[in-house]
Amino acid sequence: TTGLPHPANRIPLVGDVVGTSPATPVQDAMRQARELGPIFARQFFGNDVVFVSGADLVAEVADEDRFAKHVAPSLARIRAIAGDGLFTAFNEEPNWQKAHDILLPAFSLQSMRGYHPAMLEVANRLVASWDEHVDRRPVEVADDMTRLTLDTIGLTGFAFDFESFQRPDPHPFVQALVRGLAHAQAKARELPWIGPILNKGADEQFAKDASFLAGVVDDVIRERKESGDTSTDDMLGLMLNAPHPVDGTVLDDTNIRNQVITFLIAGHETTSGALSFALYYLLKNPTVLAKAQAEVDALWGDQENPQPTYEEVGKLRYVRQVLNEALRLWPTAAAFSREAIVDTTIGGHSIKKGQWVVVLAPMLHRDKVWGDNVEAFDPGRFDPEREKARPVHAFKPFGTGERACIGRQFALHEATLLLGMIIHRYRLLDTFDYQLKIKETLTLKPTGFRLDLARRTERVKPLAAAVSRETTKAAG
Ligand code: FDE
Repeated sequence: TTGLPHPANRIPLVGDVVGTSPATPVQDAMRQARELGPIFARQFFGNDVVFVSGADLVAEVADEDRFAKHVAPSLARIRAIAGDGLFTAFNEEPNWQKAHDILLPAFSLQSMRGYHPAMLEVANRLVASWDEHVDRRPVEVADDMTRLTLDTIGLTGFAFDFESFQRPDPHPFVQALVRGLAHAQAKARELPWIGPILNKGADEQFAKDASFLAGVVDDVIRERKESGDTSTDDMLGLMLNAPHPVDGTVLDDTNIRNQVITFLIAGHETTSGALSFALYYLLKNPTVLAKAQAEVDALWGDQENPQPTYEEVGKLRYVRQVLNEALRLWPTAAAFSREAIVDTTIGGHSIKKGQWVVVLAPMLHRDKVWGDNVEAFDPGRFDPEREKARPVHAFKPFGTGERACIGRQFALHEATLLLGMIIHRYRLLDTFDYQLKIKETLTLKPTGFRLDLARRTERVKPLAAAVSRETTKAAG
């Protein structure tokens, strides 16, 4: 990696620490990419980390013959909570392939159809809660999106009800999870030698949190086993009762616990962030909002309480484009890592086998292949013909290759359903003139994002009706 651009002010032995903060790793790296270009290297105590964000360069690291997923230190730390679950498993761990094969059916279209009623039930919980706010007090968007996504993955995956909308504070499970994840991240940037001594108290809290999480999940698993229910309709059912399609073995109990925790983590933070960003951009882009509202009005018109069907969610094409465009500007899982599995090159720079590379998705999504006005929120970028005109590896909010996100369709169905229901029902009022501020944990989220709600009264009239009224008027 010698010869790659790197930040100025490199400190001997320590490396590139000037001008970056543990609170904003992604936004700092974005700033560095803007200064240093589509590929640069950063050093931390003798270790080199390469960052890539050019579309042509990302296409290279997406090549599965030369690169594979890398479990970077920040991800490896999460193994203390999620072990060899799908997200944190090393490529060579047999449990990755095994669990992947067993769980793939849990994310098929057929399964989405099965999850739809539970997703709708939770969406109705959010609507009931937001109705209480109408004309009265603002909603805290990110908090409520997290309530929604947690309840959704709990119910669809494990028939476990977190009942988040009945709680003023996050469920204790979530509090332990959030603390645990924050700790794992802090550990990844811990100073050698002195760090473990300084962080002793936090380490003890982490151990407590990890065993609390394991305990809750073990209870859920035990209850299911004791109930005698051997169906394979949800994720837990598949994990407990579906033998591997080829070798007939089942997942062991520790691995099942790791998968449940993994799905709870992966299934809620990322999706709630995506929903929050989408609402932020809808709030700030009235023309886009009007177009999206026209789409839902065409389906549900003046219905007081439409209950979208599975098929109708598939028809909300523009709403889905809105989500994609929000994920372009702020992919909530903002960085993923790849590791060279052979000696190779990226953009002509030689990369040794074993060297790892961080793909900085928010900057990839601002590459010139996206045009001149990359900061503009324009869901039209995801019109099918414009999509086709773009290089395939230009959009990576769900990672890449065989270790790409298994939950993609799940997240998109859940989020499209909810966005559709919200924009059909409410006017979004920017009373607080919210200025986007992004909080980084494991994922990205708008922080302090509140808005006021009013009920919509005027719906966009279906085209046919409007036309016939015009003709009647003209005739009369
Ligand atoms: C995965 C994922 C990824 C990749 C990472 C790496 O490479 O490292 C990404 C980028 C993602 N993912 C993203 C996302 C976004 C959103 C919204 C989501 N995601 C959602 C979801 C939901 C669910 C349930 C999920 N998700 C899940 C998941 C899993 C399990 C994984 C792992 C896979 C393998 O096998 O490896 C992921 N995800 Fe996601």
